[in-house]
Amino acid sequence: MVGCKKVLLVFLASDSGVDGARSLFEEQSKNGAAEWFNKTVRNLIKKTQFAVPPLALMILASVEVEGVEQTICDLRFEELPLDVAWDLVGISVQTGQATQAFKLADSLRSKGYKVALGGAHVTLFPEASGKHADILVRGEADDIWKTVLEDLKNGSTKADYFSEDFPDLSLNRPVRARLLDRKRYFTTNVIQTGRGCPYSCDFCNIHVLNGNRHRRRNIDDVVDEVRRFSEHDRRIFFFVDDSININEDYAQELFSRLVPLNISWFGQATTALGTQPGLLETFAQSGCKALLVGIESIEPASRNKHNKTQSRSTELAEAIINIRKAGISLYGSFIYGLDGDTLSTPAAILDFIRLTKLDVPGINILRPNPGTRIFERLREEDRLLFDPDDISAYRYTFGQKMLYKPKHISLPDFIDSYSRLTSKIFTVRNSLLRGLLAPGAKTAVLLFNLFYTHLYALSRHDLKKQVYTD
Ligand code: B12
Ligand code: SF4
Repeated sequence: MVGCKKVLLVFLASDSGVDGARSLFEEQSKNGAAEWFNKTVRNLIKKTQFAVPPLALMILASVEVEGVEQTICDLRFEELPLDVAWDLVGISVQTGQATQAFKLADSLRSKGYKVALGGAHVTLFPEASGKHADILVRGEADDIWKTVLEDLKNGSTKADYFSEDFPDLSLNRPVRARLLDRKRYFTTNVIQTGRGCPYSCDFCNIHVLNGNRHRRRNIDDVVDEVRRFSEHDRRIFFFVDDSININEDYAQELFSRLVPLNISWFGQATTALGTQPGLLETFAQSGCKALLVGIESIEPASRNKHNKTQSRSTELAEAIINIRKAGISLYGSFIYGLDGDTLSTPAAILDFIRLTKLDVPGINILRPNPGTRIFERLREEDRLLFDPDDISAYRYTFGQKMLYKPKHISLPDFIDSYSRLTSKIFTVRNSLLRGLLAPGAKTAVLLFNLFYTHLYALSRHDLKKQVYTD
């Protein structure tokens, strides 16, 4: 198209986690053998296609403005295509990748490209982000992005775009299905049905980014999206909603309507699902194979201290057992080291995992992300182990570096107890057993456990180095 404006939307690779972990220390000391091993595993992880497609960029690339052409570049798989004279390069910035994103933005701007930055980190820290951008897009950009593209076309872009109101999700904004190279991802079927959360756990900032009110899409639009997507890709669907069962009536209606479409899906839910028998049955009938649930802590003192109030720890085990009985595998995400935790917490976590037969346990170390209340509190209590202004410290290291001092446990004792706990949970034998016993998505459960056996070994290795080096 002659005179067409060309826009490139960039998603960055993360240093760790599902994009493949590397040791913080080998990286520094350039230990050849260890770096080779980690690189091999990283490539293997990529090949097993754990990578989740960038839904934010799929949404933005689906915004249509005549005379503007948008392309997605996922740096996890490809180089930046700098042979094209892009009129605008948009970069999605999360806190864990902010340093990397800003470096890329600076380098592109020095080459004469116009750069727009958006995403969670930009919304939380507009001032720091603004130094690296020609255009800053704060907040959910579903509607504002159209204005940016129109302004680009008319040569009248502004430095800052922001809307006081969250987008009305009940309006139909179809996401185009064929935007991604499907060979790269385990699925291209990523869908979000709603945004915002009525709870305010202090280690999370969803209520800051997306508001305290849960906004939902029109059920007809979601059903249509599932139908359209499945024509292009018959693999599993991933509903990225933070809690897919947060509004029971909505979820009940949506997933009842998905039953005839015969899909398989996984998502994220609260354990309350175990006490919602009707919805649980509908989830199973509509093809739900696995769910991630945020258990966070089984210590009542920790749940209270971090404002995790929406379910009581005594009900958790029963709920998990019910969900598994319905044929749905569970990824249970814990955080060890919260303010009510003591050295007896690991034994309680182990007992809980044995009792509930959790399919994939995730034993996280608290990441006090800036913009969360826990970050502010730890800063006030002088418990942060890094300069709070150094955003590179937040990078997602899969718990490879402690970023704060636990309240009741010394740092060496914490790292020791965390290491013992994770080496008991993540072994090749346990991975095989969990894969075998999983009620749904057996292969994914097996692969995740094997992957975690590697990742947690890396985490233990780095944490021990940290405690003896610092
Ligand atoms: C799916 C998901 C993942 C997946 C995959 C991520 C992926 N490839 O996209 C997995 C499981 C791998 C993951 C991992 C992690 N995640 Co995550 N994840 C999510 C989740 C649940 C959904 C993401 C999504 O698709 N949202 C839907 C889109 C539409 O929303 P959005 O990304 O915010 O995009 C909108 C705006 O931000 C903006 N926008 C975004 N990008 C851009 C770019 C431009 C140019 C513009 C103009 C606008 C713009 O417009 C979009 C449309 O409105 C979000 C929570 C959430 N509700 O968003 C957390 C979230 C993004 N994750 C978060 C975190 C902290 C992590 C981890 C660090 C967790 C951890 N401790 O291990 C890791 C880091 C991984 C990494 N790669 O860096 C935080 C990020 C907070 C922050 N300050 O950056 C979030 C917000 C959750 C939270 N509780 O706060 N995550
Ligand atoms: S952790 Fe989950 S329940 Fe708590 S505020 Fe965040 S999204 Fe809501």
